[in-house]
Formats: sequence, C-alpha cells, structure tokens
Amino acid sequence: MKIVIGLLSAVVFLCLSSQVSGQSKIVGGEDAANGAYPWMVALVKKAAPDPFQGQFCGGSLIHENWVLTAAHCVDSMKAEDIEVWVGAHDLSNTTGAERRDIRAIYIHENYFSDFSGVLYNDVAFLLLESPVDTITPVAYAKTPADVNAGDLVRAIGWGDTKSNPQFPTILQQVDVNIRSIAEANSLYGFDSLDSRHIAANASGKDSCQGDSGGPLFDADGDEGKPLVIGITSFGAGCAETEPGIYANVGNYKSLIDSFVTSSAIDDPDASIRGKGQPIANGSNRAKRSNGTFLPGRIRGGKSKATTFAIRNSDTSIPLSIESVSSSNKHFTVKRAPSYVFGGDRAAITVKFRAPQKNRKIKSRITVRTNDPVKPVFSFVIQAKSKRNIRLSKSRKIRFPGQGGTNFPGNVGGGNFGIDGSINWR
Ligand code: 4AZ
Repeated sequence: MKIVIGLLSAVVFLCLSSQVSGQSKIVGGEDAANGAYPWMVALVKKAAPDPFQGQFCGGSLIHENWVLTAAHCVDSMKAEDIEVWVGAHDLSNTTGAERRDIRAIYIHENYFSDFSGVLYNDVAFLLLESPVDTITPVAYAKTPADVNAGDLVRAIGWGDTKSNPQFPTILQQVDVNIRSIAEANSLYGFDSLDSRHIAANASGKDSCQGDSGGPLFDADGDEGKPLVIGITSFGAGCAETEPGIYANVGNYKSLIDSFVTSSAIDDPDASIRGKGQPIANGSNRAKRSNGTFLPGRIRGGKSKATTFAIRNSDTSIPLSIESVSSSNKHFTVKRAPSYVFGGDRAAITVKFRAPQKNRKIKSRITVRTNDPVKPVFSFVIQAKSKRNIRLSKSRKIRFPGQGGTNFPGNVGGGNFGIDGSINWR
C-alpha cells in the first residue's frame, strides 16, 4: 500500500514538475538590490563559456573557506569541474565578484532520495581553494526551532523564473511563508517530511530549478542581519499548491560547525588499518603485508564481515571518501564513511559471502579519497570458502549403528559427526 501511494505521488510529482505556472521571477520575485547578499554563491560548471551559462546551483558562504550547498547539486560532480562566484549580482558581468576553485566536495553521510523523490539530508560542503576574506560570511541557524509556521522568510537565486527571461542574469529574491511540516505533508499527500525539512511558499511565489543549494533565510534573524535557515532542495514543480522544500539548517548545526572549524591548511593524510592476519607479500611477512585475510574457512552460503579503520591525520582538512570498491563480487562493501575529520577515524566494513566451493578468494579493495599525495588506497583481502556437504545421488551411505556415531570416511567437507551442524540437502 505504501509503495502504491509512493508511486502515485511520484507520478503526480513528475506531472507537476513539467507544468509552467506563468509567474514572474525566481518564481514571483524581484531583482535583489546590487550588493544586498554578498555571501550568496553561484555554483558554475567550468566547462561552460561564461558564469551565466555555467550556473547550475546556489550556495552560501558560511566561513571564509566554506560554502554550504545542497548535496543533490554536487553529488555527481568532481571538485575540479566546478568553480564558485561569491558576491555576484549580474552573472553576465561578474566584475568585482570573487571566483574560487573548489578543493574538495563533502556530501552528508546520509544523503538519500526515497521512491517519491523526497530528498533527505540534502546538505553538502565545498572547501574553497583559498579563503574569501573580503566578504563577511552569513550566519546560520543554531537550532531547528528558529522558525515557526507563518514566519516570512526569503529565498534568492538565479534559478528558473517560469517567465521571460526564464533564467535571469540578475539575482532574484522572493518572500515566502514557512508552512508547518504537518501541512506540507498533507499538501504533498505523503508522510515523508520531518524535522530535516522546512517547507515554505506564498501564492505564486517559490524557489525553482537552479535555485537549489541556495539559502532560505530570515532577512534580519541575526541581530538585524540575515540568518540562513534552509538550503533550497526540491518541490513539486514551482509555485504550485505544494510548498518548496528546504533542508533544515538548524538540524545540522553540529555537522556544519565541525566543517567550519576544520579549516586547517594541511592536506588530509589517510591511512588504513585492517583487522585479521596480514597477508604475506615478499620475504618480510609482517612488514610487507598488503592486506588481511579472514581466518578459518567460511561455509558456502555463509557470510563474514571484517572492518578496516580509515584514519585522517590530526591537523588536516576533512578527508573526503569518494568511493570504496571491491574487485571480486564475493566481497561487498557494506559500510564506508563519506568523510573523516582531521584526527578522526571511521570504519569501512567489507562482507565476504562464501561460494559453494572449497576456494581461496582474493579481492582488491580500492578507496578513492581527496588525499592529494596518495588519493587511492588499495589493499587485498582474502578468505577461504568451504564447500557445504552435499551427498551425491550416486553415493550410497549406510548409517552404521544408532545416531550420534561418528561417520567414517571423508565426504565433501571432511570428517564430521552425524548430528553435527551440517546442512543436509
Ligand atoms: C530544483 O529542481 C527545484 N519549488 C528547486 C526548488 C524547488 C523546485 C525545484 C521548489 O532545483
């Protein structure tokens, strides 16, 4: 039942997304005053001919080294393919704005999308190649309770205006009202939105495609100055009856604090340690090991997990784990962090599922990180599988005496007791 509703709402979602509401600006907004939001960031694809054509998302400068944006903006992108413009107003003329390359992208550990298209933990951090020290960063909410239903808040961006021109060169702003999560869930017809989200809209007014990653803010929430409370995330189209949905920044305060306080200049320096026995590689067994093996033999069909610790050096910027992969299908990566703060460690769990054969199986685990000196770690893991005992049809077996007597001979997996833990087939 839940799945049916999910699929239905996914269909409704797609239909609404393709409708054009005929409103003007961000949708229903107006030109921002030049210089009103210098901390506003444009995310731009470097491959594009100019910032206007390359702009694909927004962001907020929350620290001289850090931009807060949406995970869905950058989760399939490489840092070297993006540049940011801080303090831009007119994307067709970025004179006076600050351009920066991106040193690393960090995506929230638990960012995901469900079957109806709802995004959760749509939060990401961009580390700038060099600090922006000429622009004051914007304040961000310290608690989710900083907003209440009915509050008037503001969204800004260079996204779709649903009018002409569809994509503005001038930064747009729109004022919208916070909607309670209960109301937003009922307007969407599902129950998926929670304290990780903020909902906001007003009649004919909304953020839209291209505004994602940009801020939702209380214009005077930080002692008369802007306070970022949301990250533009998704919606059922734009300026429809369903409100726009934003990541609830106050909910992520401690994570955001961890990033903005980890601005060491030092590059990350990763090391990996595994449990189990070292695999001998060369003459000096202990020193020249390049991985571990799982002790014992694992019976066909059974699984065994092993854990590796990935550590980042003390004084470094966060280590971003871009991917962890296994070269052999009998080993799967069950758990891997997406970032490791300086001085911290995190677990990588690899699971071995034994095939129905007596075999020794090796897999190369490859970890890709943003460690600039040694970005790729690779080590071997090995396990032995043990064939489950199957009695071949042609083989006649007589059970001597009563149950519990040891069965002589060697069938399949070796000597065994008749009432031992054997899977008879
Ligand atoms: C988008 O696609 C998008 N109406 C952003 C915000 C909203 C809808 C779509 C909210 O980036």
